[in-house]
Amino acid sequence: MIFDGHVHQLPDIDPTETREWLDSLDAVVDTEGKTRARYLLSRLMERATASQVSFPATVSTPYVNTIPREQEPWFPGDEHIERRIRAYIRWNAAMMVVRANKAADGIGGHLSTFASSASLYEIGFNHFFRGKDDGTPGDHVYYQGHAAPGIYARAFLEGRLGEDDLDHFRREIGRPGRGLSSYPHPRLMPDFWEFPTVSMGLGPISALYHARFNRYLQNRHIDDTSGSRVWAFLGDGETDEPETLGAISLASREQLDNLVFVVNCNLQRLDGPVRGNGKVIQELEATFRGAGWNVIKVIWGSKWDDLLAQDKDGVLLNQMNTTVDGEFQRYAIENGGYIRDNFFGPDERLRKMVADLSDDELRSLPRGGHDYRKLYAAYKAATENLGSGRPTVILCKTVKGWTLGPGFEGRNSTHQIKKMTKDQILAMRDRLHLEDVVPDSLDADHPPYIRLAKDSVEFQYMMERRKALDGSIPKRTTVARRPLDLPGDGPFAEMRSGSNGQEVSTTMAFTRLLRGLARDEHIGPRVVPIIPDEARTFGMDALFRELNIYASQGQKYEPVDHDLLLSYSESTKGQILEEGITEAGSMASFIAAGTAYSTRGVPMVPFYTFYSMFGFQRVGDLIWQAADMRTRGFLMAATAGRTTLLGEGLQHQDGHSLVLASTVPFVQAYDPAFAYEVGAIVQAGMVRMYGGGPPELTDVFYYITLYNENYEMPPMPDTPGLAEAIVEGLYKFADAPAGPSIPATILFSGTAHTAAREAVAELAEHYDVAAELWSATSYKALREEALAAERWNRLHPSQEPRVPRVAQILADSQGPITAVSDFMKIVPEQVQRFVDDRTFVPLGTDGMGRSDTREALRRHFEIDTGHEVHAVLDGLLADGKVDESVVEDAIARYDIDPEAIDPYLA
Ligand SMILES: Cc1ncc(C[n+]2csc(CCOP(=O)(O)OP(=O)(O)O)c2C)c(N)n1
Ligand SMILES: [Mg+2]
Repeated sequence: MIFDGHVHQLPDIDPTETREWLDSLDAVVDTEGKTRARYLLSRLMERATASQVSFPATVSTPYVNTIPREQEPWFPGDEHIERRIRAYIRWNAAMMVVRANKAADGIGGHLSTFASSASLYEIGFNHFFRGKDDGTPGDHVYYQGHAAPGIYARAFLEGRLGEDDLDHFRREIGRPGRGLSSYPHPRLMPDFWEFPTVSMGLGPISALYHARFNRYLQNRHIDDTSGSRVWAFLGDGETDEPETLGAISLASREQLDNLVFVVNCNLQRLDGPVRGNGKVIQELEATFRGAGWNVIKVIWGSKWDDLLAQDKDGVLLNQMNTTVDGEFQRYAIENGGYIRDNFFGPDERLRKMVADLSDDELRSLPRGGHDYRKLYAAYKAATENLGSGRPTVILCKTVKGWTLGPGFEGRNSTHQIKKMTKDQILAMRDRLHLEDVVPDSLDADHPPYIRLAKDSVEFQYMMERRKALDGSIPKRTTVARRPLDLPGDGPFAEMRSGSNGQEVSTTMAFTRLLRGLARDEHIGPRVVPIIPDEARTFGMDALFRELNIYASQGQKYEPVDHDLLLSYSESTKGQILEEGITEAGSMASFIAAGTAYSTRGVPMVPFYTFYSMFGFQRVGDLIWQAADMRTRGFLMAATAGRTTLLGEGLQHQDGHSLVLASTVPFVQAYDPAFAYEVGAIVQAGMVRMYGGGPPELTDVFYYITLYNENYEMPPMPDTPGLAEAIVEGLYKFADAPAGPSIPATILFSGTAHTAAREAVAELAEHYDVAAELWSATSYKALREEALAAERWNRLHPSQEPRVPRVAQILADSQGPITAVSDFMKIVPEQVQRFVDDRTFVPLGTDGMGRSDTREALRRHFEIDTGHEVHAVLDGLLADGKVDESVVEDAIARYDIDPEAIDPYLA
């Protein structure tokens, strides 16, 4: 249906009838007003929908609850007991933060986020969230990071945490595995938290792709995920992050009715209102509805229902619709008189409506997000939405800091307040009606936690509810429900055999390996190739036909290239996650797949292959999150290198992702030169991550560069221990040529081996230098081992010092060391300090890239053969093995311009 002005292009088959309808509308507007006209139109649209007259849905609805009072379901719980439990949890959460900041000033923590969302969680805990104690994976719940105190407080009340645990909130050091982390961090609390959420936006996008990955597992018959719903709790301020909303259309496209977003619309973020001059709930409604979501607004508490029922002429609705969030925030902190004068006051009809209500009653007209029954109705509707194909978002209007008292509620500064005075503590106690359990005489520096006796009604109730829902959560487990066998050696043997004279790239070799693994009888189905619209760039399009692209709807069309061998083949059982142009989404898929060993007990092996420049630099925070979440898998950084990727220029040529990789613990970063190195690293990675072992070893992921330069892949020499040496990070690739007399050592990584090998020949021919060649596959690994040795030595001064492996390995080499790669000099410099008895000359691609040929780029960045010869001689000059004239000779021989501008500045 076309509207918005285009309707005139549609044929009018009965102009008289059209005229009558339009005249009727005009008459209503003239006599009854616009509100009535709007009402009638809404009713017509409702009727049209009921009669299957397709009409585009409007993107926004009036500022009222989506579920009217008369459609609210029966609330099956005991509201009184649940309110009591909620009050205890609210109390303990707040006291935990207060005590933490008393014990350690400035330690932080948040009071007001959870205070606004306590009911949002409690309704879930008591009635909806499924646990894992029945042996199923249960629901996957992403808690809002800043609400962590409330989640701890519930775990305490359930007896899962003790008082000493709460007193170690944000005091993790010295109690390994037992401190309470500031926010949800599986890395720090691996038995408790499952999903890191505190970097705004990453929780929602991860949850969304997680829901999609569950469907992928289901459609591919790998795991029955139908019993698991993904719940993601997020802040309204958080929705400004591109990651939060950027992928929501995927959820509706993929019909993820297993996904529920709950947005805590307290109208505030850290500094102030989210939309002071507008209405964030309306804005979000429009965005989500436009994207095809099922939107449930929970704006008003039950007491408003009576007022709305009296609103015959729509004045209240109009006032609700036109009041901006900045004003609503103000109403949250003002007294009843102010509300009467300003919200209800201007219109006589409105004022009359509340004439019977006292100021106190006016003040306590609650928002929907604090109304348990309204929330229950919304959550129930969301769960019953399964089968509709539409994901659900529940927009809950709350007050930031609710129940904390006047100093907190709705204040712009509330997000940051961490302390309470005794008066404030007592006021909160009274507000929560906890006078019977918390005495007046409390010590404000050490306010008591409320603990429940095991035989108390509340405890029994709470535990019974959790039992009915399969146990307490959050809980992270790693029990393999469907274990994974390691792959056979076949695919790796192929990597070891070399390319037999053919010139190929490491990317092509990897594609072969991936295909081999996907065909492997043991792990084949568990391999998850993930690609963000770059398969053709990497020559991986060959896999489309063979493995098929996952498409929940199958392929409803015959692809344009159907008659080609490499046609674009989509299927419900497709294995490849072709994500389109979203590195953030692809990373979220990588995380979902790489944590399935824990979230579902089904180990999966993701290989996310991407444009190396758009990895760490673009989605570094998601990579950090992956490390937090103990993700396992392989990040394959294709088109790596600042000169190997020719032509593409400054925005594409990656010469620094390995520097960024060095900043993330648990990332195993490699820069292999040959297919057999790629094979050895992946094979070892499979064993390490999926072969069993302690979590500190297994919970890692790999970052492996892949290049697009073709050359012959040598077969793997059968030197004993070579595979281990490749994994360790450095091995001797070739002895120095026999004949020349001056020894030198060249370390190369990746594609830099070509120039390094040529340099060896040139040095031998012209300068009597015998250079041996070493392949440095991982400076990060070498550095980390060396740092550990250095630390051990520092802490054990009386014991035999350990020698870093890199120093041990290079002890077998001779002469000055020149280290070259297609990355910045700082990459090999990672080990320089540990071989400081040797002259060390790093060569690399510092500076921004540019478009040109490989030859020109390598000359520009001073890593080509001539520069390498020159650098080796310079090292020998420093060692006193040659004199200046020799270096000058090389400058002249290789046409090096000493006055050329430094590529770092060019
Ligand atoms: C990426 C990122 N940027 C900034 C922050 C700092 N920060 C923490 S909470 C917060 C405000 C959150 O507001 P909202 O999402 O509305 O949550 P609320 O506490 O109001 O429920 C900010 C800016 C962060 N955690 N992550
Ligand atoms: Mg907020």
